[in-house]
Parts: sequence; structure tokens; C-alpha cells
Amino acid sequence: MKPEILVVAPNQPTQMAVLDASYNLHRYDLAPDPQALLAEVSDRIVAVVTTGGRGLNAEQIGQLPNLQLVASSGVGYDTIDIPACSERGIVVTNTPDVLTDDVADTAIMLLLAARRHLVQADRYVRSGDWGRNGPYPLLSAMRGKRLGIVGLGRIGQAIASRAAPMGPEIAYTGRIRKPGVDHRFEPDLKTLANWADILIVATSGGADTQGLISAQIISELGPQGTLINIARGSVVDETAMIAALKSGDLGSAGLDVYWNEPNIDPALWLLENTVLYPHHASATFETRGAMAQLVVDNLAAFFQGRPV
Ligand code: 8YV
Repeated sequence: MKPEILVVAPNQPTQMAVLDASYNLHRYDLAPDPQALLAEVSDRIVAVVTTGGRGLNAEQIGQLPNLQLVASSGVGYDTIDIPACSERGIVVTNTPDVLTDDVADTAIMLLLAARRHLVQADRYVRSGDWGRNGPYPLLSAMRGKRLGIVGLGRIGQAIASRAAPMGPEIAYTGRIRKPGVDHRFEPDLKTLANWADILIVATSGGADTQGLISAQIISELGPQGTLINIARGSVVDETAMIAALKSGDLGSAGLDVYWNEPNIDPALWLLENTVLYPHHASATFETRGAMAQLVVDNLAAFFQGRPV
């Protein structure tokens, strides 16, 4: 008998076809009445397929008495109730490593776009303002600037190695000093933000980092400062950030993540000094394919008794 799997959020089409051939899939994501579907199949479900975005909450976990595995696509697992899984010995898998390059590329893209006004300058050219009003105002170079990275995990380190050739000074903060890393460790986030011209948020989401980039940290970064967030919206006090971007107390921002996705705070739409990306850092064919394949591989390993 094929194991029965609840699809809370789908995988890429190629890998969904593979899953469909190997398992009995129940499409919670497509069900007109998901509760009715659960009432019918919940006892038989042994694994869930989901994404970092959709996750799996305590209530859903509680409704699946025989759940053994949650296979998620995404490095972040802040949307999955880990304590509820741990309590019942439910295995949770994510997809680190394969998305590191794309997410780090996105951080650099947002950084350059925000600092060099890519979006505003594009508009300046297209509108004919260049011809009418003359050269675009001068902007600020990367070389010699101070770049602070919040969270020097795999993604933070990939961002640092991409930024280094552009010539900024680099320092980082996090729970611990990373062994074998040359960049300066600054244990205090406030001190790092005060020192930095640019702060890139690359830490994990969840309760531990909720609101870490507070009004005070934003004000330390200051009017010439740039905030880049490719981590989770929850890490930044978005209300404080929007207020600071509006008043000029924060110079600029480049954002891939928000409090309320995909219906972000409309106040952000109006901010000229902000570059917005639709939580799309890992969204290339190659990376999403590799993430989806890891989900398939983790399911196969689990059901064959191999390490996930
Ligand atoms: C996606 C992400 O949102 O990996 C993560 O944690 O934020 C992204 O890759 C995602 O989980 C898509 O499946």
C-alpha cells in the first residue's frame, strides 16, 4: 500500500508527478472544503508536504494522529510548529543549501538597487525626465562603506563573500562568533547598526528573532543607512521601518519579505526610497527544482528507513 500524504502546499510540477506515482496524495491545497477532506483522511495521513511559506500549524498537526513526517520546501521552518512536532516525535525536513546562492544574489541585487536607485533611475529614463531635467543626482559608492550582517549562517556567509569584492568593511552579529570567519564579530546588534551604513538581515525567523530590528536599531542605522531584509518580515518592526523610511530617519530599504504576505502594507507601495521584491529570492527554476527534489528525496529516505 502506498503511504498517504497530505499536500498542504504543492511542489514543482515535475516532482509532484513523481510524488503522485509513489504515494497516495490528498490535495488539502486544492480541496474546496479542506476540513471535510481532513475528516475523511486524517487518520491515514503519515506525511505532509508543505513549504516554508505555508508551513503546518499546531491545530493541523493535532488533526493528524498518525503523522510521522513533515517534508517542507524552504530553508525557513518558522511557520511549522516545531514544539508540537517534537512532542510527538514527528520528523521535520527542510531544504537548506540548495537555495543559498539565489538568496544571497537577491540580497546583493536589493542592496545595489536600493543604494543606486535602480527603480527610480529606470523611471527617470523612461519618463523622459533625463532629457528634460539633466543628469540624475549623484549616489553613494559601495567601496569603503560599512556592511553589517545580522546572522552569518550559510546565507549570511554567501552574502558576505559576494559583497566583499565591492570593497565594504564587513562585520556581523549573531548568537555566536563563527569559527573560521575573518569578518569582525560584533556581539551587540545596536553597536553594529550604529556602525553600519548597510544592515542586511539574514537571520532565521520565529519567536527568537521577532522584532529584532526594532525602532531603536532602525534609528541607529540612520538617514544614510540602508536596510536589506531577505530573512523574514517578522524580524523587522515593519511599522517602525515604514515610519522611518517616510520621515527620512532611515535612508532606504530593499525588501523581499514582509509582515503580511502577499498583501503587504500599502504604505510600502508609496515609498520612493524602497525596493520591493515579492518573497522571490529562491524563486528560480533551478533552485525551486532542487528544493522540490530534496522534498522528494527526504520522503523516499524516510519511507525506506534511511536518514532524511
Ligand atoms: C520560500 C523561503 O518562501 O526557504 C525559505 O525559507 O523563504 C523561500 O524559499 C519558500 O519556502 C518556498 O517554498
